[in-house]
Amino acid sequence: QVDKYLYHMRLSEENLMDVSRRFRREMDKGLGRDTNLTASVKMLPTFVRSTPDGTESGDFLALDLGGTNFRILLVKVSGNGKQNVEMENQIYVIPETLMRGSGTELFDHITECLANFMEKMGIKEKKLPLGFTFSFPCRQTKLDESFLVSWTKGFRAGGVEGKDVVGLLRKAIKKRGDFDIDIVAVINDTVGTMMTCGYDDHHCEIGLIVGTGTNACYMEEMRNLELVEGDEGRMCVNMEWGAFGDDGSLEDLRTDFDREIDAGSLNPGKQLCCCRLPPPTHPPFSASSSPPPAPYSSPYPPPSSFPCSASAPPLPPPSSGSAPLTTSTSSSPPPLALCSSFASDTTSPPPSPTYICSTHPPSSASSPSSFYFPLLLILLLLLFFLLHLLFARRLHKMVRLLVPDCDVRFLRSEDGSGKGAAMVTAVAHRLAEQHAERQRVLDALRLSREQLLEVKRRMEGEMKKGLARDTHESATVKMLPTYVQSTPDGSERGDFLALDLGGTNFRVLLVRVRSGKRRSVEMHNKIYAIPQEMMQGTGEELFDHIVHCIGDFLEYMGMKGASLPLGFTFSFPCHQTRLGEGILLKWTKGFKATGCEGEDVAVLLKDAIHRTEEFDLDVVAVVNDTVGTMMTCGYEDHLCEVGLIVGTGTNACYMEEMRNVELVEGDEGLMCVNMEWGAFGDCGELDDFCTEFDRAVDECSTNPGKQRFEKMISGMYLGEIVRNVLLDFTAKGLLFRGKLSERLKTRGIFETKFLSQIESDRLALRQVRSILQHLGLISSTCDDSILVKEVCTVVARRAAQLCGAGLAAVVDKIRNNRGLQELSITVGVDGTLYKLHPHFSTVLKETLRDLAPQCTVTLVQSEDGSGKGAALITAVACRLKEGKK
Ligand code: 0WK
Ligand code: BGC
Repeated sequence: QVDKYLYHMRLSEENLMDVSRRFRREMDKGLGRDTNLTASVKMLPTFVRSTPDGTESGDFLALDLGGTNFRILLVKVSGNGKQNVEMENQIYVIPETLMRGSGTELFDHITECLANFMEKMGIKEKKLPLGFTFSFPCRQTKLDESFLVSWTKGFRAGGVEGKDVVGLLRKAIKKRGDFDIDIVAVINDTVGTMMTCGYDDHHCEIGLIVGTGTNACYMEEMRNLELVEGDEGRMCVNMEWGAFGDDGSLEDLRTDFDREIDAGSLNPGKQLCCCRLPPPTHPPFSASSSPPPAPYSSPYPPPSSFPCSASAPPLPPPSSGSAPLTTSTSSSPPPLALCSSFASDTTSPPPSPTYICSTHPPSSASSPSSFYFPLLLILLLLLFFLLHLLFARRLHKMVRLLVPDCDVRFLRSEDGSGKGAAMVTAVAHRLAEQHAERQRVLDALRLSREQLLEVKRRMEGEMKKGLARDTHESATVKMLPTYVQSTPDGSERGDFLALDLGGTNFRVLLVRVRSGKRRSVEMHNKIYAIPQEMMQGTGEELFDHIVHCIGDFLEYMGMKGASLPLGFTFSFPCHQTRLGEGILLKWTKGFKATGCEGEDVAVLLKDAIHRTEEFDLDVVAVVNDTVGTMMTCGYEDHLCEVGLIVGTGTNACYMEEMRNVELVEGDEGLMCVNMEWGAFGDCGELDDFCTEFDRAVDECSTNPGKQRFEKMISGMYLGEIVRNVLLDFTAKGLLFRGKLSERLKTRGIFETKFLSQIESDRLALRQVRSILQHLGLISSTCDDSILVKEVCTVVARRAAQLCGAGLAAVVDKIRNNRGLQELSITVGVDGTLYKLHPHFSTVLKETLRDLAPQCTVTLVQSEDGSGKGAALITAVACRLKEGKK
């Protein structure tokens, strides 16, 4: 007879698997932006994204409303890794009349209890941060704003559903006016429980409540949470799984008993998944009860969760004493700690074992004689404990059975979710403080429009000084004449050799120029390495190496012994008195070869060629890479009158009116000026924009005090600026939990290419992680990755803006030169940073539009490099020389 009754409550493994599949579908619906509204399991974002890292400290208040007891807690957290938490708490009654009265009365009562508690604790004068555990389904928009969706568990207070419960609490406190607190967070009890256990076990990523009600939460990947913007990191999701089945998806498994309990509940048809167990206040099998906990190991509960207890009379929830299901060996993933807070936590006496004597909870109902009652109590407690144990065992067994490849550990919360609420508040407090400190540091790297306009103004000033004969010497932006005065007219033709030295790669090129109808430029090139020891050895060795590469290239091209005109792209500041000469003023970009500064590099090259006696070349032109780039792009676009390099180094050139180039005789026409803007700031013009990180990078560079503008923009230095910011943040405990890795202390380890990768695609975070692992920061967290990305973004953005301010000064100079209201002009651009960084060009264009609104600037990326430009300049020079004959 009994079996007939219980038969429908027994579920097979297939049933349970099927329930789990149905459940997983509901979870996916809940996570989906378009399907959330119709999903029964609402998967509510909680805005809890971080877990305690042991640096939290301070006193925090916590309210815990919605379980068997309303509790107010004062939680003292001591940081600095000591991880000590002291708690004082007081339980207050929420009379049923208030549970079902008006919301105002309910919140007034809550604040009354709070005032009473703070009085007792002697903290009424303090404005402490507070975490509010409000264990009902809420739609949250941020950590401290949460709108009640619907009451459950017998609560029905009017005027609360649809309202922000933090607003209601703040209002009630304001109304009293005798104390003030800072409500930092409102959380669900499952979240509080996960946090409580997460404080001791960082693998704890799921919270489970099986008490008056039941629910679970877990840390979900942001990319799966469509209701919240952002793809990076994780956020805790309050599943509100109590409503599973409210759409009828459990109809085939529900029994008449379930339907009877539901029919008698305060919210028939709602929270059906909870209807398996009678609440303490109801006779067995009456409505609105909470189901036994669903054991699970993955974020997706296994099917057995609901009726698994059906095989025996309703069982109490698991005890945290349960041993971990399987000990995790290093090969298996770390055990997933699943915290279950069962209504009973050790701090307060276990709730009366409601199941058995639910008709009359022993504590309050009758006053049994002094002999029998304690015996009955012990028997009840024993039974209660046994039921706990049985429930826990069945739960764990189910988890093992249904998801055998997950290693799940159950952690029973001893301190209730109040501690968790305080932890969330402490973490939010820490994050807020850390965020403020990080933003304070990063703000120094953020430039306002006014500051950028000031950079532009100062650049214009230095440009004028560089052009003028009297002030040229003292100018930092040298505005070097290049003797490139004309552009190709299409009649150029012939084979030309070109060298391209000074960027990431040393290139030797053969450029075949055809004129007339077949007007075209054909190129062959080969890349050669310039070893560090050559860059910093003797000039003779360096130029012998260059000539060796030329010889190898000519052989490779089958042109051994050929004698061709050569264009030499030499991307360093050179003083020129004619096209075929280049007196090196100073090395930059890590080059330091001796015996070169002050020398004519064309001569150094010829000397080296003569030393080989293998071939001879006519060094016709020495050009800067900016000039070569302008010429390369100018071959296709005649509006191209500016060249820009943002690579290892940075620089720009443009066609200046001869009348303004006071270092060169003549006023007619134009001449290309190599600005060498990298040195802008070398006389302190940028000191008020330089940060401690810029100064650190400069001091450790091969040319301290030099190339200051370049060191805030170009690829050789951006990675180092980021590394120094990360070192500073780590030293302040704002990153990597303050743990510094030896590798991160290594200069040059954070390559600038990482900035481009980190900002490259949607999967940036995983890429950040792998880069951080490469840097020896194995245990970096999601938050760390997000922060590293933010630092990269800020540093790269500043570089692009500074570059934009410089370029705005150039194009406005040309516009003013020509007395134009509007100027349309093209800029030829090259350089690895500009080409590879996903946002650099966009920010540069934005800044340019903003700071030089009367100029329409087209930025054309050079595909052929400046070697082609050098060859074209050589071709023009040869044509002009021919023409003179
Ligand atoms: C490619 C040009 C070369 C220039 C380089 C700059 O052909 O002349 O020096 O770009 O970019 P980097 O290689 O330094 O990133
Ligand atoms: C050099 C310039 C060059 C720029 C880009 C700077 O360090 O001084 O001559 O144009 O780098 O390569």
